[in-house]
Amino acid sequence: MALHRLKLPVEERFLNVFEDHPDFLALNPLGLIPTLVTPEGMALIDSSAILETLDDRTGSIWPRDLELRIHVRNASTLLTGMMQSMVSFFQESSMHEVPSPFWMKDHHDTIKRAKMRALQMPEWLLIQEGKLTQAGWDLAVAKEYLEFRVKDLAFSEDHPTLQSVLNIAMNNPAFQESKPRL
Ligand SMILES: N[C@@H](CCC(=O)N[C@@H](CS)C(=O)NCC(=O)O)C(=O)O
Repeated sequence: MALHRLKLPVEERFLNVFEDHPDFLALNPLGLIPTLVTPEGMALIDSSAILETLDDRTGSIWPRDLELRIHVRNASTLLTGMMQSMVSFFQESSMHEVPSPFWMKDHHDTIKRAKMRALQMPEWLLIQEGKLTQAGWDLAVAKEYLEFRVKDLAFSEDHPTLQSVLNIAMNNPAFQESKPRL
């Protein structure tokens, strides 16, 4: 999504991470997506490594103002961590023969706490000069992903800050196209 937002050309390949793909595992031994191969042939193996590299190259991921950058990056860490717990919750509840009630509750509680914190985020953290910050994009994506994976915790849309974030995100084709679907 960040590459699309920055209008950087990218060739996308989709694969099922739960199948065996030796070429992909040679690029990323962690076997995780997203993985970005740069024009120089380097594989960036984590979304945060991708964002940092894009910011190093273009300066357009994190705010230039240092104080704001610290806050936005921390908010982004909370939201991406929340999405990581959604992945863990989904894996525990749907991919084990006998799901562990302990881990399901643990991930569910983490998501609930992170969601409450996300709903307290001030608008300036998420929107700057009419555009979404990286944390704003993360919140919009987290909202969609929560609805997709952990329906009982889905955000309600009547939260004014979340509503403003979604209105901006919805106008971006990259966001529309990246919506999770089966
Ligand atoms: N910290 C990584 C996490 C990526 C991640 O968990 N990706 C999931 C899909 S959303 C995955 O590839 N899972 C495959 C697996 O667990 O084997 C990032 O942000 O890039």
